[in-house]
Amino acid sequence: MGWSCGLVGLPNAGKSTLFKAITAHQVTIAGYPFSTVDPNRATVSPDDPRLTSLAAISGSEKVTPATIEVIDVAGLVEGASRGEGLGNQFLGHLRNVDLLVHVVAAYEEEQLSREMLAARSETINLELALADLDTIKRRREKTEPKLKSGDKSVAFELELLEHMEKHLNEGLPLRKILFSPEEKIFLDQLSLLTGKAMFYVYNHDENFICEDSHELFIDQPSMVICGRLEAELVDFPAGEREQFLQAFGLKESMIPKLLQRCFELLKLVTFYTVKGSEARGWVVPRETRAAQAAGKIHTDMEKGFINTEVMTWDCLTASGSPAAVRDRGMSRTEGKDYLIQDGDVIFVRFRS
Ligand SMILES: Nc1nc2c(ncn2[C@@H]2O[C@H](COP(=O)(O)OP(=O)(O)O)[C@@H](O)[C@H]2O)c(=O)[nH]1
Ligand SMILES: [Mg+2]
Repeated sequence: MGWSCGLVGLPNAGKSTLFKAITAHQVTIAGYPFSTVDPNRATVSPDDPRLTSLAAISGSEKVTPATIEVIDVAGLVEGASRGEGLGNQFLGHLRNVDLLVHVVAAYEEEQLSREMLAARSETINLELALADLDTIKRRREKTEPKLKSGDKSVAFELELLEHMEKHLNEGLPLRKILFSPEEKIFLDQLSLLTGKAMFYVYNHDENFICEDSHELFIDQPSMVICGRLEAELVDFPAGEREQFLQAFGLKESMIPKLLQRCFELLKLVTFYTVKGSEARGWVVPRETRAAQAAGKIHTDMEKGFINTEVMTWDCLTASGSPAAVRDRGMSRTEGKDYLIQDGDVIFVRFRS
């Protein structure tokens, strides 16, 4: 299964600019609403220095990094939940994504304040909440007539719908509720928007941005970036990028960090396989067991799973080879229920 994030934000927030920066794809960037009618989609691989060093020590010719899909839907406007500004269509594109990246325009402001940025993200958050309330209402209308049947699952569902409705009416997104595993199974069918993880990107101007502003908001998953500068950066040859950034007092592009943060928010871990001439990164949810992880590589590996040898990527790169890791006593054998940890390199043993 692939992972995806959708860019949301008001028209002219800088979504298409950020999309270009992330994907290095040329897309329409224009200062009027709805220039992005159909969503732009691209699959990108976050830079993974761990994979690069694993490939180097194993002499891999082929390096296959983990990927995430990025989707740029057109700007949501006030009233989108009622179908304004092609609203329903845009919201539809967002229902299938795993993470929302909320782009907020701040490029006309010299100083950023928390209050100002919160106010600017309100319209979108409200539209997403209204869309969820609408989904919940429809579901209730379908479920309520079944209550007479005495079916316990109907009562369970109605109670949950009511609880969520109350929460949304208090102005809180559903991602703030801790749901039980049973509730989560039911919720997956509804594709509620405010239940998705949200990462805020505050789009500042290159003339105002400073290194300190990256860390402005520590209690909210967010990042201050300069979208226009990041998008221009991809047009420079790799060797000239650093110099270009330095001219604005910046050390590095924020895009790799942004993708890294998205992976963290999605609670994903990356594990690695090194086989023959290929070094590969794989992305799975935290709490994935070894046998399931093996099944991602090949279904036969899950079916015939015996056990897996595990070593950490840093130990392997420091030691130089799997044999050297074994000699140092730093390799372990784990069974099917072992929980895969971020940075594990696994060598699966299976019956074929
Ligand atoms: N000054 C400045 N303008 C920006 C920045 N990011 C976006 N813009 C402008 O905002 C307008 C809309 O950008 P776009 O990415 O198409 O917005 P979208 O509607 O959210 O996709 C364009 O004219 C951009 O030049 C920025 O960092 N600084
Ligand atoms: Mg756009």
